[in-house]
Amino acid sequence: MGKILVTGARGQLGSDLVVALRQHYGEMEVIETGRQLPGQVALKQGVSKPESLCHQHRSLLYEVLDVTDRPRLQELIQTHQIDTIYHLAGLLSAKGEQQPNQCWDININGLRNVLEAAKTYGMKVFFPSSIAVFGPHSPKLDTPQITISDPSTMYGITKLTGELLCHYYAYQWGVDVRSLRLPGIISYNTFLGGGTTDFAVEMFHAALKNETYTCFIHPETRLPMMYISDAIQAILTLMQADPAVISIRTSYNIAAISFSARELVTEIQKHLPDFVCHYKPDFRQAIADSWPSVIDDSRARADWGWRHTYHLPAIVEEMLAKLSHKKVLSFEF
Ligand code: VAH
Repeated sequence: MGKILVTGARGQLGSDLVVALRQHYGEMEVIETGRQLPGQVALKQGVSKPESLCHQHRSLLYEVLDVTDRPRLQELIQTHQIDTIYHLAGLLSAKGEQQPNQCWDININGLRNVLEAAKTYGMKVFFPSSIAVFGPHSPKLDTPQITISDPSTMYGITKLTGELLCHYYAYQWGVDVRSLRLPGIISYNTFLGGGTTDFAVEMFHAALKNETYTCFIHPETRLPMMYISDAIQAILTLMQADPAVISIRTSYNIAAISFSARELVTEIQKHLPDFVCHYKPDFRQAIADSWPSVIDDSRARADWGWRHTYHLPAIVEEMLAKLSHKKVLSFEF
């Protein structure tokens, strides 16, 4: 059994996925990678005590990698005997609209490097797609697995293109690449990364600091969302499934709950009655408006037994409890 390499390992998904992978496969079996050393990221974002960079253990398990650097990726695969890549590195929707060329370069060329390596070295790959592959003409409610996908953001275009690349490498070259169209993810462990759904995390930080929050999305815009624990469980279940049950090699629709900013505020106020939220939609409203409200994920549930666990009350309860005991800075992207 080879080792696992995670790109974008310090992002919102990666930070929790690495912990789960190490618990499942072993502490020394998972190599984290990122464009900067962890301490450099921490210092840049004002965290007072960056992790120790001198710790021998950490230096064995963390490597600097820009996913657009194909030779560097190949070097790490050979050095660490990698047989599985969880490829999380990429720009999210809001940042991608502000830096569209960088978004295309990292999201597409990074994925192509990973898929080429998977073909060369016979590796298994996880690719996170997104509901952002859907667009203004996609059905808003119960969005089917196969339907019109006309994304209106560079991020969505890179995710749709990425799905087609995954399908091509799977059927043309036999690469075992698997993918999920993730909704907005709610988590407490890391910094935010320039997503349109970041409001659903920022709100908790503001509420716990007794600050009034100004939400950049309209109060009634309902979006598909998922708690980090469900997302991690979905990724692990998909990757451990028998290849014979995987009938979708673009990317599986996957869903948990859908809610509006106003519904989230109301649920938070059950715990923090004084919490106040104002609404001032910005450029991210147009992104949110192009996305579906409710996703049909019946194929994932039928093929490999996907089931979500967390509904909104449990998410709010757990987020407030976890964040009350942890200081995580969000940062301007
Ligand atoms: C974003 N969190 O907001 C991501 C996700 C569906 C949203 O793709 O860009």
